[in-house]
Amino acid sequence: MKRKIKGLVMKGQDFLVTTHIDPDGDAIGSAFAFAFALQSLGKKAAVYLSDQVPYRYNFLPAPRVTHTMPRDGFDAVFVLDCGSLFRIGKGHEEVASGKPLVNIDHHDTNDYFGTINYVDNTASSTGEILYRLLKYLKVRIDKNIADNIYTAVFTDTGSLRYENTSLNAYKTCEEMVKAGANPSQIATMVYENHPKGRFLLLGEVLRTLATYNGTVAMVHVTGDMFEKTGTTSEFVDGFVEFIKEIGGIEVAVLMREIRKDLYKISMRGKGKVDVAAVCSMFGGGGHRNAAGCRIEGALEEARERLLKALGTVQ
Ligand SMILES: [Mn+2]
Repeated sequence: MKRKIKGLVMKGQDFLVTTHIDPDGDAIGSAFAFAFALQSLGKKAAVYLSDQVPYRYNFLPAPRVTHTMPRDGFDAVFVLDCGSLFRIGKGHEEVASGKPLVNIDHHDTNDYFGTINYVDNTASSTGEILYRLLKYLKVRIDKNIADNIYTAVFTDTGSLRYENTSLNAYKTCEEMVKAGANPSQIATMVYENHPKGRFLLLGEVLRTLATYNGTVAMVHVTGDMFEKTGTTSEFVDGFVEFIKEIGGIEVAVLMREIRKDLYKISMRGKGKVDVAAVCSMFGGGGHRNAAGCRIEGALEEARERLLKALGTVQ
């Protein structure tokens, strides 16, 4: 796979790099790092994002980012940290338009949508896979790349705490620190740089906390709560991990109202329950301990369906 990717990179001149909607640290960090890496090889590269860069990743060194899907003018598309092509968001139908499409990812539920698929579900993060690839491509890791890859691995492992925190995750971080990434500065920017509104929203959301059988914790967030606190969907990032901290809880669920009768579900596990399997019952996916899906229906109805799928209906 790496050899095929190398061939493509060497042959082409101009590349598009993209990732998933509601981008997290692994998505942004991997996409930015790869664009910088391509540039260091003398290529042109731009990053396409359907959404804005979340405020907490604004500190990252960024290549050229566009929010309008370029129609033409590039030789291949690299899709990073994305299990299915539709998750690119706006423009996913025409993204490749016959050009080589390279899928680089670590999701268990990846559906191999690329013409080249470099998928490793044993990797902690796409950032870790990318570091492996950049070494193979003999890219020199400068500070721009190091900050981005460090952030990718660090955030996708929950600050090197989750089950996916492997030796390779640590080794990747080590190499990034050697190349100039500053762990305390990155941790401060990602975790201690929130606007006050995030905590006003957290207060609203925690009021909805309910537990089931002592093993499932659920909260929800509505459009009204965002409005009341002057926040947007990116402010809920981390809330589901927060309620997972309750002792005895095996599955934490956040239900976010996208519009009336449509909920985005974020699910986190501690190892016993395969939450990707539960989310795939609703057309979603992810990893064993972190997954998501969408459910249509009123709040109560959506919650009942989730609890039934989790086997905890009382
Ligand atoms: Mn990831």
